[in-house]
Amino acid sequence: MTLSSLVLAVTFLVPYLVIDGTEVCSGGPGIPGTPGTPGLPGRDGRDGVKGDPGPPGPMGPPGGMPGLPGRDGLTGAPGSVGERGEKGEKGDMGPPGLPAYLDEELQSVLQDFRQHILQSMGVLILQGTMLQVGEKVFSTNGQSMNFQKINETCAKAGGSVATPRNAEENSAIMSLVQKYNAYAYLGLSEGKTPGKFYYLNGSAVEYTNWYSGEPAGKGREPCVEMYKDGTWNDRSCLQYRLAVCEF
Ligand code: MMA
Ligand code: CA
Repeated sequence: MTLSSLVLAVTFLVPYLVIDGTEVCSGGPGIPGTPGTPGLPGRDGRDGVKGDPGPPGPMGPPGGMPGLPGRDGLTGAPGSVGERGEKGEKGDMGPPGLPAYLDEELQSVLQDFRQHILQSMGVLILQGTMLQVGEKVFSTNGQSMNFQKINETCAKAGGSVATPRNAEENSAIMSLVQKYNAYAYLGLSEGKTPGKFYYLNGSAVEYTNWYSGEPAGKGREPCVEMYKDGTWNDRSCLQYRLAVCEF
């Protein structure tokens, strides 16, 4: 409290005096004065925060224009596969490619083929199932059957009835005859002229290995069998003989 405010309090507000250290009341409190007239309204306050959106209004009266069409729905599941169309026309020739010998990928595929073929042939040769003579391979299933059946069996396997074109091929077939202890029919047949034999493709025989005195069937023995020594005999086609094919 400053000195001047203390003097004011003593002079006008505090209704007692201090005499010899004792407070002495100088009179009762006065009646409060009447309230003053209200002041002028204050200035507007700052804007409040934005209120929440109000509830939706009531539905308008009927009779408005229909709205625009809605958006497209989700894509449906795919349909079932249709029928196969007709074959198209042959396309244009493709671009020129590398020569095969320069195509490294092709060469590597061919090497793999070669390796696998040689592996399989090795197994068959080792098993004695297959005999290779030059370009030709002879094989038998070890079964005996008539000539027609042998012809069918070899054709089904992609080959034909074993036909020796030279002494080496003849020996290979002979080794199978000996191994299975059964005569084999050869891929030869008699023509209209008795004693004249042909390959199954119709060309005349070149190499022969007839047994002494054969062929002696005179048209009644149109097939040819191989004996165990490798010699040939003309014979009926209805015997059961070892099926040896060549490939
Ligand atoms: C004999 C001989 C052959 C003939 C057969 C038929 C054993 O050999 O005449 O030429 O094919 O008989 O069985
Ligand atoms: Ca004969």
